[in-house]
Amino acid sequence: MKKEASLTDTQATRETKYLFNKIKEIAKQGYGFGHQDATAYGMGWKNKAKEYRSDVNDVAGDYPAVYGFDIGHVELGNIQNLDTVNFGQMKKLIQKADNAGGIISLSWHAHNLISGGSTWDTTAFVKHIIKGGSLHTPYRAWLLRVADFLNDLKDKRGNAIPVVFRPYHEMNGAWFWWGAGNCTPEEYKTLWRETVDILSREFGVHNVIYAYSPNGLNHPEDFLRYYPGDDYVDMLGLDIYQHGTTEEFVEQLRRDIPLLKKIATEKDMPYALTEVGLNTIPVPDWWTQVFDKEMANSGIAWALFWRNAWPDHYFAPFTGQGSSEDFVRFKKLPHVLFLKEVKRIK
Ligand code: BMA
Repeated sequence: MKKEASLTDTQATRETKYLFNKIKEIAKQGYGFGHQDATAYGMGWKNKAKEYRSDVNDVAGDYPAVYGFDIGHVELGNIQNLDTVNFGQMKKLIQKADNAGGIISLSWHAHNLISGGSTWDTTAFVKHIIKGGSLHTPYRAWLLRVADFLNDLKDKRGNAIPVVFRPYHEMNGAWFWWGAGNCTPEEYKTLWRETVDILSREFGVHNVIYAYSPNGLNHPEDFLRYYPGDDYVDMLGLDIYQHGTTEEFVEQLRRDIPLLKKIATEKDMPYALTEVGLNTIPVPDWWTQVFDKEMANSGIAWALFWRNAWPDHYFAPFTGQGSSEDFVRFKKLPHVLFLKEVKRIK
């Protein structure tokens, strides 16, 4: 079991410990609204130097509490991520969100080096990059680039900005190269532990809270099948999208969230819906009548909605979108926390 504010990284900075406590405190007061790439772009706009914007702020008058960004392609030394967000700009948006009292959650849709394919290329790769594998040395070069990115996140006073990092997510699904069937659970655990050790002990990264986040479960045992151990994880999560009917989604939440809560409570760790959403939100009152009804007393620290990418791929409302009015009602619920509310939580 985790001791109070003791993190995976025993050298974690003061700000990182503070963030960890703040996350626990948020969960006591409600849950934060999070949005992937919230300030990088939205429906029909892209961030420009002088324009700070977010679709949900346009709709409801406040910014998200939690800011998801993805560092996929940083490992390649590219200047922009897989979704064309420039890394320099991402750092600035992270600084801005942190300075305003928001929380940063980073995912990593890393490339598949062995095939030259994308994160969705499932050619066996994990066994080659763990210690003893023929690609362990190039993997370390990747991690150095990840470490450089994390170490370069600095606030106004020059302190490292603490972030939640959830590498190798949705590992119980088969769609990523680190996913089920594409490596063994033991290989996965080894990759996780080595990654954390190299980042923290060798590459001087001390501003990270490590989150383990499987995809919605088919079997309860799936949650811990790939779990690298309490010494390597600080918080838990699940990624659960509504792909089918509302009834199916509700059923899945009612199955999975109590299990997440039980495991997290036993481990004394905070937990979140690390990704969630209903693509294009065609149900006008989905926010208050579906989502919040299930989440209000769930104990999650936040729910991170996925990105507003294209007219047929978005998970948060924008001006004029059909669920906007209900989203405004959702935002006003006392336990649904946006930026101004989490800013006050110490
Ligand atoms: C997926 C989609 C992709 C994107 C990836 C990483 O869910 O949004 O378009 O590249 O996430 O952000």
